[in-house]
Amino acid sequence: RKPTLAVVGATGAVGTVMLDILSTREDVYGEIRLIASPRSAGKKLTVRGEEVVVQALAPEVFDGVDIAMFDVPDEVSAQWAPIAAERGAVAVDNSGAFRMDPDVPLVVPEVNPDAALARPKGIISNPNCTTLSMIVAMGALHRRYGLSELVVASYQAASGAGQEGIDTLYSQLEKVAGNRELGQRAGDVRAAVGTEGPFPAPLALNVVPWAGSLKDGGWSSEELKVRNESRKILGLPGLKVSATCVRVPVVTTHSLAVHAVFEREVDQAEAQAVLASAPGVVLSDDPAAHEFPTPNDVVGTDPTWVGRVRRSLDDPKALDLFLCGDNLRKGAALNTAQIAELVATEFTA
Ligand code: 11C
Repeated sequence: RKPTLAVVGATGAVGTVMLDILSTREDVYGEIRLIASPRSAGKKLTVRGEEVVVQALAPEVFDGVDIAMFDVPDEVSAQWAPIAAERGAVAVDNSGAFRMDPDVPLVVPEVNPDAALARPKGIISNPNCTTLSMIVAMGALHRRYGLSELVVASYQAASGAGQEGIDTLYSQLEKVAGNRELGQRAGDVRAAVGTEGPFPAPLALNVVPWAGSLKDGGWSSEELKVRNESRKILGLPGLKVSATCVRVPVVTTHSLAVHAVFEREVDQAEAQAVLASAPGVVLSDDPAAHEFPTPNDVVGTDPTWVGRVRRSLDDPKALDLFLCGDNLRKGAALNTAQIAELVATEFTA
């Protein structure tokens, strides 16, 4: 039989992309219920070409649900994913609430699909969008060369901070547009755009070396997520990972510059071939022809795009590369949808 699906957080930035994904991928579901906060209840949204009325989050909405996707803040997932699981649904959670719980698998279908089978709490976690924007490509290289260390710098889009992030960037861009005086004196952009929004410094005409909350030693929560989640997904608890997470004035699509060290010697052409043939990865790597991934060319697409693949000049076991992935699609909604499809096969098999 076709499983019943609930989408919790259907009206948010990720939820909106999820409805598009559910409307365009192979339809494996019976009923689809759309759930959101009481504020959004009663709204009509279109999924699979049909209007569906959004229901308010309540325990009863999970009755009869087989798979419940959560695209909501951590505290909402922490409270409600266990309620959905208690009522019989498999919860696929896109928040950070359960990712490092040893009884909750953290799944990327191209890398560790079998992990989804062992879910003692009835919950499966979806990784952070920054981890997801590189992990499919890194998983393919790990299978070939054995990964031992990652040094990562991210270039993260505003939509990683949700609809508020998108709105803030557009509003700041409107405030600076056309003013050719800005960007030449310290603090002038800050004075022009004000302090509203989720970013701790202006994002227009700027880059901001911060995402998430402050943790011990000056690390950001986002940087620790990249480290901890990469280790768990790849099954490498001792993997060395250093990340510096930076927000850039891009609406959607995270980019990462990665220095990856392996156990075995690497070869540039072979690594490019590994990436070109990896499911979910597109190689775009011809700098002479100005071919490399950029967020603006990648946004709205499903794969991880990789370019600038180079063997390190100083370490024959290391590669340097640049990756882009749509943080709302593979970074969030698409990976959640892929996990849910894996679970759905258990109902239809
Ligand atoms: C950002 N990656 O770009 C974050 C947003 O753990 O799911 C997602 C936070 C998370 O701000």
